[in-house]
Amino acid sequence: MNSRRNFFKFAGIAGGALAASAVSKVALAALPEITTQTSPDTMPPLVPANGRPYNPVVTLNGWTLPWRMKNGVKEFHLVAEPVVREMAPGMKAHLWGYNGQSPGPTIEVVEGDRVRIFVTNRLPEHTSVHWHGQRLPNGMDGVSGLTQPAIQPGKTFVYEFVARRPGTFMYHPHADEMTQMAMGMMGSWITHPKNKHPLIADVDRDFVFLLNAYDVEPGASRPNIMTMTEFNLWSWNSRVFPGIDTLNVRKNDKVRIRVGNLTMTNHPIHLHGHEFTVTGTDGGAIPKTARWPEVTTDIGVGQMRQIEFIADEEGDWALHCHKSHHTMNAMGHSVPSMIGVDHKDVADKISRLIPAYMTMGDKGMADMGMMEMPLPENTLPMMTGEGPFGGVEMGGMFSVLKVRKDQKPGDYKDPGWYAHPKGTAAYEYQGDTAGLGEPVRPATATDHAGMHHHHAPASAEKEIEVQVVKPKGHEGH
Ligand SMILES: [Cu+2]
Repeated sequence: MNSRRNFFKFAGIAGGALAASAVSKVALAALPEITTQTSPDTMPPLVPANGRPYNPVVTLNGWTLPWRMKNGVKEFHLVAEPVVREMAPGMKAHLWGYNGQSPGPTIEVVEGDRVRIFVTNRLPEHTSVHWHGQRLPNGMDGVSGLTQPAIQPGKTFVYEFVARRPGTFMYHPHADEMTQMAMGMMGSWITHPKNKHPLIADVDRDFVFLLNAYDVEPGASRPNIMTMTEFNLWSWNSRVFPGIDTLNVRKNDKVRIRVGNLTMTNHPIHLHGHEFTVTGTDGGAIPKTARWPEVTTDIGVGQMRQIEFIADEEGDWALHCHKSHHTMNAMGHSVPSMIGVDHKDVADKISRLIPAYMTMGDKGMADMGMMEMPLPENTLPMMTGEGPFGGVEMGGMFSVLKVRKDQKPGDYKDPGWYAHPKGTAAYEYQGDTAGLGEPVRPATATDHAGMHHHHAPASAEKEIEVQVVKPKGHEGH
């Protein structure tokens, strides 16, 4: 549940002496109450208690910021501050964020709403908030130095504009961006359509999350902000598998997933078992004639993609970034590929010198998933996660879409693992493999029908003679 605290208690816990003394209590008395969130769990959708109604989104491992109505204006209070984020059970990172978490809370409004956002800075350096993708007066765009002075530590700024365009947006600092985004400062923004919109479908489940990346050395808890390309924790809303909550839906639900990318590289996001349509970007809804089916959509840096599909196939379907290094957690660098190398002899010699030494990956890296390697404190295994059939051997940007027909209406708790109907899961062949015949292998480029190739077998493997059979229709040509 949201942990609501008043400012004075809150400042004592998270604000520190600097913020508590620098922010005027008198001035803050008139501000909307500060709501903070300490749990990294996915909070239930925030059903609007005032203002225009809408179907709220679910922020994966996150929450939506409550607001107050003041003379017809929706008022929010964001607090930029240091936070401790559990990235997965067993690993906490010291990040910067908003209102107790990184990312900050999702802001949900309705097209046409006048919005006033108070931003209080409790960071040790100046900041600003840029409202990515919004139509707004230039002076509300949040680019420090260009459209406003930076918000100094201890100060509160006010942003006010009308949410003119419905869609999926984000917010993040536009001041010392390299540091502040690398430290986790970002959040999602949803503007729901005011009326039925021809290009924005009503959906049963509406998820949102941001792609972010950190460089936290194994054993450390603070990201290295100088990192430009070598990030080692690829996260969704500052969580990594197996810490990312599953996306639970009912069979035949219409599902929308909104994803924004605030890392420094692209992420091809891939869904198993279903085709989806990209229905919108941060530029707005896509005309129906311009949509096409996909199972992977690449999300570039600074982009948002909104995908939709009918979840009509029951099961536990993987949803992940298709860059295989983005579904791994932190590992030591400079590890050469050892696949096919018998390094046992070398390892034995090293082990005499360094007892904790272990060989890595001579049969592939799957060993890493099960390895009981002594890990430094506050570190996640590189490949981990237990499924119903064993190790999932994943990390980073990986979760599961759980589609169930027996999920009760309105109840979206994790249903556990999927029970495959008898005869619908891959199984081990129990017969005699000799009866399966020789596996067919392709001919080499120089082979053609009727000619044998003669080369010395490179190994003890049996040489296989390949006969190319020409299709009947080609005879006589
Ligand atoms: Cu990726």
